[in-house]
Amino acid sequence: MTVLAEALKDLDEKKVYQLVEEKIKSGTSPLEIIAECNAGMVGVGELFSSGQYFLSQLIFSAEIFKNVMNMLEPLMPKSESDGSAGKVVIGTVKGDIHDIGKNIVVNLLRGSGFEVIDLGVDVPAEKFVEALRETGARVLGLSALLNFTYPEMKTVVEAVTEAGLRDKVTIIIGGAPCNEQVRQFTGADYYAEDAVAGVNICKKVYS
Ligand code: B12
Repeated sequence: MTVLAEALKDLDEKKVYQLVEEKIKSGTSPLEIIAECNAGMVGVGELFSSGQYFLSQLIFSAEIFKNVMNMLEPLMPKSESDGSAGKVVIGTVKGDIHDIGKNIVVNLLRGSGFEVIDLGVDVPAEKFVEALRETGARVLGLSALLNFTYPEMKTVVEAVTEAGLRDKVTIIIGGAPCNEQVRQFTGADYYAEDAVAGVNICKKVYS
């Protein structure tokens, strides 16, 4: 684990900001900084599941991460595009309120010229279907961080199929529990290991 990841895992707020500041000054890419922080968050999660951290510490880690994202905001890729790269509907599925990772995906997509319809968190299947119908988006991104909410992604895929939209929409899933097995279970087209992989899939769909 890097020093920055370690500092985030330890919830050493000041040290995290100081290290991020130094990395920004030395020209480290924001995506690299995010990846290091991500590793720190996984560490926080492990301490939580082993009972060494409580919910308050989980919340605090999210606060620190959000502040880091604010520091990185001016460095994130910007695009003058009017959304002409394509439309993407995205949201965190019903029962799940984790949105830090999803928000990174949203920022990167917008920075790459996509029009993003961000439905937020705890989104029921019918909302996704409604947004796909209204916007004609050809990509749907689903985020889930909990083992017990990833089956909800399958429910969304089924709802898209029932609405007769399945052959028009590419579905990408993302978030900590996602892997090839989960993709197969849900019936989604792709799973993305990180935000950059997700953006690349969207580019492929609209190319
Ligand atoms: C911060 C955090 C919280 C915060 C969330 C704040 C917020 N606004 O998001 C709070 C405190 C609210 C929270 C609550 C809970 N949490 Co929580 N949380 C975390 C933690 C520590 C970090 C998550 C995070 O933000 N990571 C950083 C981001 C950048 O990473 P990411 O989300 O994975 O996203 C990246 C990729 O996955 C990808 N990606 C993500 N989504 C998508 C979508 C698409 C379309 C694409 C293309 C890509 C993509 O792109 C991102 C950037 O590369 C994780 C630990 C972990 N291992 O992830 C636990 C964790 C997810 N939480 C956990 C638990 C248990 C809970 C609670 C149930 C705790 C409780 N008892 O109440 C609640 C559930 C609330 C709910 N109903 O959703 C467990 C889940 C266990 C499991 N496997 O089911 C974890 C794994 C911790 C653990 N090890 O025990 N949590």
